[in-house]
Amino acid sequence: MRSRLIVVSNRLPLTLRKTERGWATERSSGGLATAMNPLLQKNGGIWIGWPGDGADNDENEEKERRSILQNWEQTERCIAIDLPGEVSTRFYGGYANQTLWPVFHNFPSLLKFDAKDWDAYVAANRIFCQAVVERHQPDDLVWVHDYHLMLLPQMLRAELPDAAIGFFLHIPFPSGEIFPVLPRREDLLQGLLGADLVAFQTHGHLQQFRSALLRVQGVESKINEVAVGARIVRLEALPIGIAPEEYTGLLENDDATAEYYAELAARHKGRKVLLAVDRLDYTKGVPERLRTYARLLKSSPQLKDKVILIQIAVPTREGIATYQDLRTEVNQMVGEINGKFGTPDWTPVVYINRAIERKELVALYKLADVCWVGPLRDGMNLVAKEYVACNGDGEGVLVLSEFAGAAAEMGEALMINPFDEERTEATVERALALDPRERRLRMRALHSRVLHNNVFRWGDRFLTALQEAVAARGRYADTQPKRLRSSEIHEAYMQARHRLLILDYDGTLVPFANHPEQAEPPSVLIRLLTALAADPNNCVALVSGRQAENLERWFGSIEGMWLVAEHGAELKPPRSDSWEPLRPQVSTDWKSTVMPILEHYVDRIPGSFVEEKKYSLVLHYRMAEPEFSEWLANELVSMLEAMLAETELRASRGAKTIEVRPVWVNKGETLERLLAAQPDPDFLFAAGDDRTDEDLFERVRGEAWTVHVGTGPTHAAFAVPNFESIRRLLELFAGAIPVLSEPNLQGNVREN
Ligand code: ADQ
Repeated sequence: MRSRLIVVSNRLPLTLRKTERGWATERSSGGLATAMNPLLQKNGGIWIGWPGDGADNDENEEKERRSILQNWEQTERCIAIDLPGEVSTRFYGGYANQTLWPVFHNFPSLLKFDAKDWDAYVAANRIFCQAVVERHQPDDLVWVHDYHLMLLPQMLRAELPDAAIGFFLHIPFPSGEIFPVLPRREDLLQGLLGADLVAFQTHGHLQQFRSALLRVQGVESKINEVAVGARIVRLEALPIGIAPEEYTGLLENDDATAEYYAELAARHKGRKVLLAVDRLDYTKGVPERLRTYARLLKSSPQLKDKVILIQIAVPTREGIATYQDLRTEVNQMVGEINGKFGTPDWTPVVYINRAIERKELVALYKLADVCWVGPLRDGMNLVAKEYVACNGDGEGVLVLSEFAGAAAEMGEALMINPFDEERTEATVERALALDPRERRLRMRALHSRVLHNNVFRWGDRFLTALQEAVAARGRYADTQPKRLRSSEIHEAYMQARHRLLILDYDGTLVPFANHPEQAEPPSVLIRLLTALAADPNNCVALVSGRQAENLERWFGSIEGMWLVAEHGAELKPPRSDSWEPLRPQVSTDWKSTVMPILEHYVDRIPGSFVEEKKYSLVLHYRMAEPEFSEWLANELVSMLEAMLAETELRASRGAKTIEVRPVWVNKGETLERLLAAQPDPDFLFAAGDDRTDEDLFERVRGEAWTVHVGTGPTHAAFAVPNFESIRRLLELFAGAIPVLSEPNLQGNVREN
């Protein structure tokens, strides 16, 4: 059985309006309401959100309002959340729609920020949080929607640590260049990471989110997950769909819809109909469309009286100045086009500046020869899908902006770049004259996809992903490193006869030094390694990121020990005189391209320097001012990641280092070679402190004593606090210190 669903969004699917004749309940228009209603009916649960107008200090009015809202709760399972007046205005009309909305839609120049708006955003998220906490039952699935509530997942996590929390972003996620302009960006990212699942409309948006995590927070992520301490947050791209029957049903069975259609068809007989349906938002590209249409009329006089553009524009956010300006601009443009090109019998643009009934909308979708969807930026755009759903007979052409999320899955549409008005004009002209066979081929392919990838599938996929993410929690908790008991490991060591010991050097056997050259091994360590390597039952390997010459100089005298340099790129077997490359004839031509980039960063990070190794380049910044250098390092890694994506090179972060090297150079690869030398070890010990060691831990998991030095997430089975613990453990193996009842792995190691 499905768990109960708690949907949380800024707006409920119902809106309360104060009219002259009292309170009126309206069904909200807009993508979210259209999408969630059918889903909630199927799953059961409640919807928490803001209900609309409030009462003006009138007791009777308020009483009546309360009783309507109570009725919503009982009959519609909609829980109304009231926000205090100023919070509501500043949260919705302020931070959400004047700060977040423009930035997330690539309009940073329209960003307005007021710290009080931010406070209201936090306060509103808190109020929503409280409402969920009060109603939450164990096993509920909480589904938080959209940019208004980006802090809510983390707030809920703090109050309900075990709750299943999913977040879906309906709008695009901006690029790594644009997101950082956002005031309070860190809080927003942390807010989202409170969820078990964060989902986006497209893979593109998901990638941009990952890039923001890296750039702003220095948090590395995998393609489908990110670790937040011991918790995993799953990442998904789940494009939203529509409920097709809500549209096709009207076309097939509704008399009023049929009447609308007949009337429209008669009215526009003999003309081609271009249709545009948008909220009147600057992201939707309405002025661009009107300008393009004017160009078309000008350059194609034969279209005179033969074409009309029906532009439906639903008023939205009218309290915000930018939207008022847009409204004025559009009104003026419509007037100009009709004045310039119109005739007594022909109005080139039919402009409807209000919401229309769905029946009328469906009739228009069916009628339109071309649906012109031209947003400058859009999360998905449901209008494109609704139009396609209404044209199952294969008639109609979809012209679609490549900047709508919908473009990622509607490849048979005629694509436009709405900023390029000249080319868009040509595409619209082509759409109007498209060969019927091609038209049907394109539309049928689109139609079956829209029907298949419907909103129910989207909802199922989201909820399944959320449940999987929650179920995986336990598994991950089991994989948290445990405390290492020295008596246990010592006993296992003593009983074994074919041991393999793989040891990292810097940070694992010695502390970090400011400069790599300064981390010379103390003689006590040399003696310890010598003793371990001398044991015929042992195969000991020192696997380091350092260069071969360096390891040779410091450890070359230890007989019987494997030396592995540059994270596995070169190896020297015991008692051998020469180093062997892991792969023959490796080109290092790339260094000349990458070096100037790293040097550029060295110029900007005082105290940093580049180390050139045989197979890699490393930027060291241990001596640099920590905060600034971390910030630049984030920038560098995200830039290198994008730059190197198509190559065999990877940029990876170590302890205060960024290293660029071929992807095949990693400590995990080395394992194969060592296992060839010591097959089927009955005791496999691997210790390391940074990300390069994780490749190895991942390979040997389950069968080995893998030990991570330090804190933070790891694939190792055990963790110890510092290098001293590892040294103590090795002393124990070598018999240099006695096993007490539970020797203290935190004990100090004496340097010589
Ligand atoms: P919106 O920005 O609201 O949604 P969109 O996806 O186009 O954009 O949805 C608009 C909805 O409103 C459609 O269902 C449409 O039919 C309806 N509508 C538009 N004009 C109307 C009119 N005049 N009268 C009646 N109904 C009208 C946000 C994101 C989108 C994302 C959706 C869903 O901005 O990118 O696709 O959420 O995730």
